[in-house]
This record gives sequence, structure tokens and C-alpha cells, in this order.
Amino acid sequence: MKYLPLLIIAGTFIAVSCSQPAKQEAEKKDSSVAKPKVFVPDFNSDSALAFVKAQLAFGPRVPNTPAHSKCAAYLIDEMKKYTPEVAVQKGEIYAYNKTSLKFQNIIASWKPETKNRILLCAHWDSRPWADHDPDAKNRRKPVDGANDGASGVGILLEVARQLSIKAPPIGIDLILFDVEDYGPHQEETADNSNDQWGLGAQYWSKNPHKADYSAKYGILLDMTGAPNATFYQEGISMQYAADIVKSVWSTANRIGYSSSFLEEPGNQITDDHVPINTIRNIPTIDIIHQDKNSATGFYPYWHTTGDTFDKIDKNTLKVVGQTLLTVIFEEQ
Ligand code: AHN
Ligand code: ZN
Repeated sequence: MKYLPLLIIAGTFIAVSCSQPAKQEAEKKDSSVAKPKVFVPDFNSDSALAFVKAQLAFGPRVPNTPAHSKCAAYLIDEMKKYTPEVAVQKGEIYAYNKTSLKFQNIIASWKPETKNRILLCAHWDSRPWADHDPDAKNRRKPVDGANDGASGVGILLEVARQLSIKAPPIGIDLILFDVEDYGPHQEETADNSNDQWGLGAQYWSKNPHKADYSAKYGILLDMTGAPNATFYQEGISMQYAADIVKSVWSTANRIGYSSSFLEEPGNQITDDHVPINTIRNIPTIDIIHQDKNSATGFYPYWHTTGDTFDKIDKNTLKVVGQTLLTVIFEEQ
């Protein structure tokens, strides 16, 4: 408490040379406040929004459909514009209902030779069934997945474009995971165990694109495009990577996004970060929109036919994308 006024001064006028010893002392006390003064690119939310729209133009990206394979080709081509290091992991996996699904995990890397690296990821497939739709007639229809899938991928494509303009200070891997959202239909089975979701991420965690792949930490984006999205500190992230959660939330708050990045606990969510934490042993957090006032705990259109492009708010893309760029460029 004693140092608070000095910390605020140090944070605000960090570029001003610190001649008073007291101020320098204050900076040393809390390294999370005294961030290096570095250039951080400006995340372009119009560009990110266009990347979201481009994915939706293929239709729902449901595994084993033409829209799914066309969108994979688009994502690979797009990533290749921004880095020569693009790996595609292809294979077949079985869904909970024994359906064989062709999948493609897409991995784009910067500074592949560097051991000091971070991993950013999102899922690019969309859910085959809108099983939470308010209208029962829609519950076997596919989900557009504007927010649930495409929003996180759109942000990562814009991050990729920015990294092609200004190289990051550390190694970066962007992974677009497939087959996250093929978990059991609500009406089909009561067995909703963890390992039926995130099948692409499970595969990669067991068979990384490079033998012995590791990273300092990982950040997963899920449902990062709804208006006024609220990101609580998700439970599994706190269990495996509390220090990363705290530092990312502190960065977001420092750059002005405290109304989105709430420093309050959220529920535990089964998501792609689970196998990365438990199988790959990389501490990985999930930036995921949770809504304490909705019946499902997620945004209102979650797993409904209403998860469409018109619901995406580019301000939320900006909040998340600018936070990621700040985290990346303040690394060293
Ligand atoms: C569960 O419904 C348990 N997890 C959902 C993870 C998810 C689905 N994220 C997006 N779609
Ligand atoms: Zn989903």
C-alpha cells in the first residue's frame, strides 16, 4: 500500500527517465508493474473481423463436409502468407459415437529454432448440432460458429499478419485445432466425459508436430467475439497455470480492458487447454467468455443456430487481440 502512488507514477510515465532512487526502488518491488517499454503493434479489428467473415462464408465447418476441407485449405493458404513455417497435421479420429472424422490441425510458427516460445491456439471446426437451440426443430442443424470457433481463429489470423510485419521477440506457435466441438449431442448420451471434446487438441498433445515440442506457456481463445464479453479466470487455467492467468489479466487491465478481463473466478471448462496441460504438460490458460446470468453459463447463442456473423463485435476482437500482442511483445 505504501508504494501504490509511486507504482502508478512508474507505470504511467515509464518512458521518463527515473532519476529519483525512490521511484526505481518502487519499480523493483513489483516486476508485473514495471513492464519493459517496448513497441507493441496495433491490432486491426477490421482485419480480424474480415477473417471471421471469410471462415463463415464456407458455411458450418463440420468435420467430413466440403465446407470443412475448403476452410482448412483457406486457413493454410492464409497462414502461409504470414510465415513460411506452416505444418499441417492430418489424420482420422473417432468421435464419441464411433463416427470416423478426418481432421487437420494447422500450426504456424515464428522463430522455430528458439526454445523460448509461447503457444496461442483456438479451434476452427464448428459444432455439427445446435443442441442448445431454443427451437427443438433446429437441434440437429449445424452451428455457424461465428463466436464458437471463428472469432478466436480470426484473432489469431490477425496476430499472424501482425507478426509478418514485425517479428516477435520470442518464438511463437499459433495452432488452429480441429474437432474441438464434436462432443455428445445433449439428447444422445448422459456420458459427457471430458475426453469426448477437444479431439484435435488431444491428438496433437499426444503427437506434437515436432518431437518433444514444448513452450513456456499456452493461451487458448474460445468464444472471444460477442459484444461485452466477460472473461472470468477459468478454473482449469487457475489449477494448472495461475501465474499465467494473473499476468495476462494484469496486462489486459493495465491497457484498459478491465471491464472484459474480470479478476474473478470462473467455472472449470472442458476445452482444448485440458490435454495441453495434462498430456503435453504446458501450462495453458483459456480465455473464454462465461456469462453468470445465462442458463448454459456461456453467451446466449452458444450451440444455437443464432451463433452467426452479425453477433460478432469487433471491439471484443480488439480487446483480446491487443492483449495478446501486448503479452507477446513484452516477452523477452
Ligand atoms: C463443455 O460443454 C463441457 N465444454 C464445451 C467446450 C466448448 C464447446 N467450447 C466451445 N464449444
Ligand atoms: Zn462449442
